[in-house]
Amino acid sequence: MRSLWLVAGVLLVAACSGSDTSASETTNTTSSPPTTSVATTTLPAATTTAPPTTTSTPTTTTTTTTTTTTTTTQPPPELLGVELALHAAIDRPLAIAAPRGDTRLFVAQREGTIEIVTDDGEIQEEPFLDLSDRVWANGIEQGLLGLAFHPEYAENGRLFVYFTDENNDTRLAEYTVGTDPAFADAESYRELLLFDQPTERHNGGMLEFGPDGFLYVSVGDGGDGGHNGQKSDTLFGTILRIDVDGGEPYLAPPDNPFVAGGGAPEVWGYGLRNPWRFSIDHETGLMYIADVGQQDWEEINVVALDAGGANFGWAYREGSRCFSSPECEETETVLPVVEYGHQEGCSVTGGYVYRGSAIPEVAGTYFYSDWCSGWIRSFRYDNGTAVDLEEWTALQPGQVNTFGVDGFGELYIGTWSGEVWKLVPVRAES
Ligand SMILES: [Ca+2]
Repeated sequence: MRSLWLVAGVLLVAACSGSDTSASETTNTTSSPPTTSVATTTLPAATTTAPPTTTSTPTTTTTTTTTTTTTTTQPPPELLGVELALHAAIDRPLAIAAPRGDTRLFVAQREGTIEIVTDDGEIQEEPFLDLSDRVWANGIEQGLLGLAFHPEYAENGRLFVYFTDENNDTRLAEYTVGTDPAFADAESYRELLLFDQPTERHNGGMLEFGPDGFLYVSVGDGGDGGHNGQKSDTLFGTILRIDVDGGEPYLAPPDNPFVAGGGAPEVWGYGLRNPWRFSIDHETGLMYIADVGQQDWEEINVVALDAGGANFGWAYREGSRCFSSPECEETETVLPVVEYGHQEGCSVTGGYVYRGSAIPEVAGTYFYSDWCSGWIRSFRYDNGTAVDLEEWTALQPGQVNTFGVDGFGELYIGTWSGEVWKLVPVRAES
């Protein structure tokens, strides 16, 4: 099966050559956003965006006799490749999420609104939630940065946001849905954390619930010159793990690594510079952390959720290399499973392990990008090692702010220039 879609990928590349833009040509951190045409002209004609499962769910025929049940599953038509279908045009999407099983896609827009996109790509006229009077989005790493729905959102209507406020500080807050499920209750603001940020850089911003029901929050070192990285007793340079179902405003779970000492009780892992995007693969219990580098190296770390307390190395190390300290060699740190130098990009944008149903051929594959170069790469994590490393040269989304998944595990990509792309299969006629 694998060789099948590799060949298919080549076919797609061939179809697109000529208008393909070399990813490595663009490495400027302050480069202006690419125009929409970069993505649209380099792609095969976008398919019509279908509801999450219509093109892909294997058809199942069940035959029942008096003594046995026989199930015949028909495989989907041959996969020729994957492509990006334009799902919606939304200015500066920074977070893409949905409650589990919900057919709507929720897109957090940098200036502070959360837009609802229906499964046929229609954008709800009024935003689900408008936080623009609370959100400050001046610096390039500021704005409405994170969005997560409570695992029991269908029952309790609780959602969480992470944003920059008018003082250049960041806040983690909760809202609840209103009586109309199309809108959150704007008055329901409940603050969980306020970070007095030292600078407007490295403010993290990713939110995701783990299979343990706890909320994980990436914070970043605050751009303080790296001094916070190795401090497990500050919330900067960390990923937090908190219980939003207990305490006021939250609890540190009793099995957090530093509850008994050695660090702040909320901290799950530290030694991070700017973990702008991380994701949790619920099927394996692994967290994939893409940590943005300073000078030369971008990195992705993969760690089991039950391996709390890990030191990811910053600022002793940048990627796997010693960076700033003679103590580097003596300090035990988690090393990245994938890293790349700044000749190939400038700022890693972490994605997700694909667990949707439309493209079972790529199940278990982790996709990621780089904000400057705009390529899409992938690997599979196999017992401590990244294997099957790929660059999907036919996929040219533009400048990737974020990845996201919908309520059924399908994968989306949000770009600085305002596209929300959906990863879709290209299949032979059945
Ligand atoms: Ca590191």
